[in-house]
Amino acid sequence: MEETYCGLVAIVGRPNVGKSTLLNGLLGVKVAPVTPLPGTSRRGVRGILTDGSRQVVFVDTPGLALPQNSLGRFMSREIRDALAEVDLVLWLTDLRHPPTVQDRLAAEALTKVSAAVWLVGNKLDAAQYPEEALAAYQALLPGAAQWLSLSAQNDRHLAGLRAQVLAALPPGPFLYPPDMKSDQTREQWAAELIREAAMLELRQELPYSVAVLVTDWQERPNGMLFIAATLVVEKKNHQGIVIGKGGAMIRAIGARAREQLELFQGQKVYVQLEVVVREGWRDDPQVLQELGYQ
Ligand SMILES: Nc1nc2c(ncn2[C@@H]2O[C@H](COP(=O)(O)OP(=O)(O)OP(=O)(O)O)[C@@H](O)[C@H]2O)c(=O)[nH]1
Ligand SMILES: [Mg+2]
Repeated sequence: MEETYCGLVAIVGRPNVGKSTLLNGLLGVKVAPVTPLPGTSRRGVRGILTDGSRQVVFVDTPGLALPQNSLGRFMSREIRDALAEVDLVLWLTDLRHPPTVQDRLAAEALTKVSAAVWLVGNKLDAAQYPEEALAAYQALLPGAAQWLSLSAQNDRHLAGLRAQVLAALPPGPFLYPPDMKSDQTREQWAAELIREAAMLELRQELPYSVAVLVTDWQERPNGMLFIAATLVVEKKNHQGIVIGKGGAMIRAIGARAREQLELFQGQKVYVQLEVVVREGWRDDPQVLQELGYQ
């Protein structure tokens, strides 16, 4: 039998550097939510790429930041867990800027990781002084095994990194079936796309206080997919904001989510949303458990 190669590769870095964009780009499908707001990802989502006898399991992680609440502590644990078991770490940085305090925190955490770390400078397309920026990040982590600059939105750059990672895998059995793209359930995936839509629509108001739970998923006989979801908010007045005047905001969230879901499902989708209040859910162990943030 042909020898197989398989490895876990964590994508880490401060919030908003483009980790989820990189994961989606490397896989060629959208498995993780992306927004211009820092603090979008909450879970360590796995994205699986199988190429012949080689399988990479990428682990997208939440941005490394000091936790503000129980949800934040869950996010920090997701990063720690992702780093504990990996073969390779991609430390993603933003070449548009010199290192921030959060990048320093990330570099410090990475000095303690036993796996090899590759420093990946992202947003090359929009960087004015990419070489200087990369050198400044390198100085924070002199032990990095490799460094490269790219744009996570550039297909040629993505192909280059994909090939490099595939070539670096250790021998080992596949962790997932070759046709599997992500470890999320379809409900979790849809919930993340709906949350992404809510963050984008609510970006001026309260993008962070929303969580989404998909409560129903039904294939209708007419070929349409029916998805029902609950948006959980923290306060009574947030409910009004998320619903909007005459329901305008919730309709906009639903329309945006439907567009994305239809794009990836390749079928008509009907999205039914409701908004419920769970006081202070980001610090409520029971609600966090219901939402899978535990
Ligand atoms: N110009 C440019 N923008 C990028 C690039 N990669 C990502 N972005 C943008 O950067 C923003 C943040 O991207 P995300 O992928 O959500 O970043 P993240 O690191 O996963 O963020 P968190 O989940 O909040 O930690 C989005 O607006 C992306 O479109 C890039 O190569 N070039
Ligand atoms: Mg992310």
